[in-house]
Amino acid sequence: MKVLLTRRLHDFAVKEIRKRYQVEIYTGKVPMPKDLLVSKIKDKDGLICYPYDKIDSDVINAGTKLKAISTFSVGYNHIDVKAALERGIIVSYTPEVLTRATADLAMALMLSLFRRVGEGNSLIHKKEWKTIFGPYEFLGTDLHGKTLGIFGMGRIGKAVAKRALGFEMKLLYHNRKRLSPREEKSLNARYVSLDELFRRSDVVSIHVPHTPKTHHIVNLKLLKNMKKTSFLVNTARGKIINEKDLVVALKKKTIAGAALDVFQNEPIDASNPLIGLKNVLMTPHIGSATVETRREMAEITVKNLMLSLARKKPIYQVKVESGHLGRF
Ligand code: 8YV
Repeated sequence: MKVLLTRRLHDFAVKEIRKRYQVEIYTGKVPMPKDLLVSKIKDKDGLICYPYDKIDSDVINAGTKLKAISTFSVGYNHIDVKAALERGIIVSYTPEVLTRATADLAMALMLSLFRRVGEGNSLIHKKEWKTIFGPYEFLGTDLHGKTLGIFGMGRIGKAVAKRALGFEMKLLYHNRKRLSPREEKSLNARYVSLDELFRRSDVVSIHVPHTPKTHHIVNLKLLKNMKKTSFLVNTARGKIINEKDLVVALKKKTIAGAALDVFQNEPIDASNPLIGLKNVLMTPHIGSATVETRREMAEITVKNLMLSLARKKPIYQVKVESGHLGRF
């Protein structure tokens, strides 16, 4: 059988796939151009892809022999899952292994916003640190006692909640489904509406998948609801936020600031109005980017692919009932 990788994966993982299949790896500029993807998929049985590859119905239908799509990610909004399932193609992904790393980054961003780590860092690099700061200067705020609003209480949301409890924060959450009373109690988290979440939180952290329902759900109306002293953190998907609205809110100081690991378009281009705003802290989509996590993701991506091609159940299969189908 033949397998296509839309970019290189860890050597140990590629070696494993090569033992069983004929492997073709695209090594050009990422993402792989669509026409090339459509032509390369024609004779392939399996595909390993990444969030920047748009695996739409054109790609899926061109892959007449395709039996398995394994994505190196927890998100699968880039895959037309419905089209794949209609063709009997098994779609698999890599949840769980990246929960800790992503939750850690959300906390790192939150701490950095509250304690102005990014500002302090650039001040020194720009050689603008001229005086020793006095009692009222360069102050941040404590995390302790502040209210964290978690939007999306799935695996990553819960991991963030556990970490935030260590910082003695108060927790509110909003989710498609309310947690059981037992889980709410163990996380000490109160369920509220989305409006209330944005209205009452000192910081909102986003952990929902990108679906037609969550597309641009964070808009100016919600942002205007927030306290002027509140922050927004996004380590999920850029398109959950209406980025234009966020820029307005940041410029008008409707909110105090935002920390973003994900964007409407990635990489963001030089003309993106977020660049240069003092009250925004940005990282280049590194939620799962730790040595340990990426290795585990590679291991699972390969296992998922091999199990699917053997017509066995992969470790993590995308199911149609999960309701997280891509936006196509
Ligand atoms: C990417 C992610 O997989 O898992 C996801 O959904 O967005 C990331 O972990 C990673 O950037 C590699 O493409």
